[in-house]
Amino acid sequence: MSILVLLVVRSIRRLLLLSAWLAPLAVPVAATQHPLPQHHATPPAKPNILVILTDDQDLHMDSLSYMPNLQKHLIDEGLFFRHHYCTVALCCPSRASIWTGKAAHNTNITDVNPPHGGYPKFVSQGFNDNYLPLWLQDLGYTTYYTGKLFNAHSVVNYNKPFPRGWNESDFLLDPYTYEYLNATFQQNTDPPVSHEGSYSTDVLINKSLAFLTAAVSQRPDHPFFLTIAPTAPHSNVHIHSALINSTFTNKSVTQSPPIPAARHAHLFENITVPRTPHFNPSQPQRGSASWISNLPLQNGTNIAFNDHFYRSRLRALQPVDELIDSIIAKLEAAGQLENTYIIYTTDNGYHIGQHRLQPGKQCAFEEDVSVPFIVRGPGVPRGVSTGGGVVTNHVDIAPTILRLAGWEAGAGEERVGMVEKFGLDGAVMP
Ligand SMILES: [Ca+2]
Repeated sequence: MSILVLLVVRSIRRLLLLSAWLAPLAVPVAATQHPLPQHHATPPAKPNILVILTDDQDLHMDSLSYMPNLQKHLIDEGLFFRHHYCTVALCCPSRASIWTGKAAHNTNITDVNPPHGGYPKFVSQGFNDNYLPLWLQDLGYTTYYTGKLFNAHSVVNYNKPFPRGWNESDFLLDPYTYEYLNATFQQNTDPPVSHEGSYSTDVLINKSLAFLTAAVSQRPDHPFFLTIAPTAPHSNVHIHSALINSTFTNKSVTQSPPIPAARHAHLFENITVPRTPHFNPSQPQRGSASWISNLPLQNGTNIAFNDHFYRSRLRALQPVDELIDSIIAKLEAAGQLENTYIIYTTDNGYHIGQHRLQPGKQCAFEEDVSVPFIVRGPGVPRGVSTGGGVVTNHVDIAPTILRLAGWEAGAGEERVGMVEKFGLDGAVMP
């Protein structure tokens, strides 16, 4: 299908489905043309928006199948976008696209570290003064963030400047972001705190649930926007501290499979990477680029290690799955579950053995660019998956959240619209 046809199909699908999903938010045209004074009227309560953003989670190796709470609370109770794509299959460019609504060629953030990427590049491009959390604050939202914001957001530059747009924040900082047993967090404007010896994802969960408690306590006056961004299931990475400010190379880091929490270390002993047709093919795919077609067939030792790597990822995701259950319980107890959109996604996909590749990302293969995206909340169909006619992208997330948050054109802005006002490359998801 050509891009043009795809876009036309996508637009038609949007028109058809938009009214269904966003029906509770729609404003009748007649009511806006001749407004009457309604000083005593209570405006409709805005919904809360909660985003869970994992790191490097695959869609095509069935990681979601090993998350029963995600299945029960999000997939069975929400809408599963089966054809959702990241802009670039790499952490920082992808996250920049999520929070700005712009594709990488318009953020010019194309790498994970300076000079072409990382938190310093996000700041120097001006986005710290112009991105989603600031827009949401303008719409009356109290905003919270826990976990990894951007690569190269570090113990050195965390306050140069502080990330804007968050009423409360508790960031994972480099060079410890990916050390499951040696994380450093940095709350609001406080100095960084080392949590060496504690399990990083559990520390993050406690911080996330504390923010959620604070957030729901502010209802009904203030809706909240909360993002929880765990490291899982990213590999465990030791960044050599002496190299943090130097030019990034493979020698700067030591990578190993993610480390599970002790309570999950025994799980999935007999589980292996799904042996799909692309897994370690006996013949390279016809027409492959030379660097792919020249990859050697993986031997048994290699495959066994990669299966271990895969199991380690599934184990590392278990605290995230537990977190989903805790979030649902807390929202329900606060009477906010039916007034909260919960979005579950990741920055980029992942491959292990497909096309003979070693564990990694950064490719344009479906395994790397097609990622999980699930949403539940007011007006969202329950237990529904989209078909092939609905193709969405990370640059669609910001406009979709703006719409859910009730953004409307102000006086004189009607001709401009949301896309032009915020410089968005995406559109509201159907
Ligand atoms: Ca990532």
